[in-house]
Amino acid sequence: MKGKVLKLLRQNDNTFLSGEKISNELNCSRTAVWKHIKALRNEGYDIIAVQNKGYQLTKSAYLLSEHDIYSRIKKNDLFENVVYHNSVTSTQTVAQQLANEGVGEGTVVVADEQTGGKGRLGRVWDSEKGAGVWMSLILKPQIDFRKAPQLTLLTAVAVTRAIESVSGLPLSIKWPNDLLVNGKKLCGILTEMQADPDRVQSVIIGIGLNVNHGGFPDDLSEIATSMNIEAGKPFNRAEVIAAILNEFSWLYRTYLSQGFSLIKPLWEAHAVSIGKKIVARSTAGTTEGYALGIDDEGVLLLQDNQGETHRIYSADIEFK
Ligand code: BTX
Repeated sequence: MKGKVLKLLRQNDNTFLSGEKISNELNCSRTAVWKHIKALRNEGYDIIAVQNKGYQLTKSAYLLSEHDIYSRIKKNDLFENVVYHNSVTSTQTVAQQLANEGVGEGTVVVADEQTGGKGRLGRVWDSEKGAGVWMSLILKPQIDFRKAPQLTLLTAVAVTRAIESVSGLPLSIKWPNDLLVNGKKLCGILTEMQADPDRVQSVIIGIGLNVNHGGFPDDLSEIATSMNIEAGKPFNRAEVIAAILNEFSWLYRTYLSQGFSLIKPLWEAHAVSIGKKIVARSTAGTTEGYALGIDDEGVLLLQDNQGETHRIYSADIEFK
């Protein structure tokens, strides 16, 4: 059956073939078609999927390579070293190992696929081969470890600005680490740190961005989206990565020289959590109330129903 799907795609080279047409021709369900497409991608076939258009077998335009990423990075950028893998368990683990071995700030680890992508608190990050940007940035900032969460907010600003400039899609930031389009999750950020009692040794920032997905597994389809689904066209992932790294570089340098106060208004301009009734869940417990904003440290200020203001450093939030 997989071979028949491939044959149909080949017969329709350079045009889109709808999932419905394939399922009718081959007398199988559209879910079955999607599974075969995924299997073909795993074998290295470059198939793009666009909502309302269908599938197309393409040449290498949307393949990712270290060289392509590197060639797009601007001179004097922070990131001079790109480490690329076809498949890894998690780019976070690879980046942490490199940082431990003494690799300095400004290295980025990118993978075409993660077989054990990590979310926060032991959750799983779905990282389909060939579809997204799965990357980890190695940083060694000379800052107090309590300030590391500010880097999550800075990253959210960098990715938001980059995606808006590449695609025109309007993104909103849900504190602290979700980037949403039309209320669905486009990108997640995972900040992991190694620190001495007072100083940060390394910060690894993981960025998981859904780019060319045409659909998601059942458990994610209600909550996740991709640039392709929202914009109705695929994107060159190397271009997206370079745009993110370029935005990140100047924001990070601004942050190191002038602190969080210049980043804060950029973050606030895209924040959807502020001014809303929310529930914040963390290992310390659940707090319900009104999100007043973030303070100069990037900490969420939540006023509970008794009028008391809580400082929330880390939590999952839900809108009421
Ligand atoms: P999080 O814990 O905030 O979100 C994880 C939750 O998001 C999952 O439980 C699931 O509900 C949902 N989810 C899983 N995969 C996806 C997806 N592809 N799109 C949308 N929603 C999804 C967010 O954690 C931080 C994710 C960072 C991922 C990057 S990828 C590069 C780096 N390497 C690595 O292993 N992790 C980071």
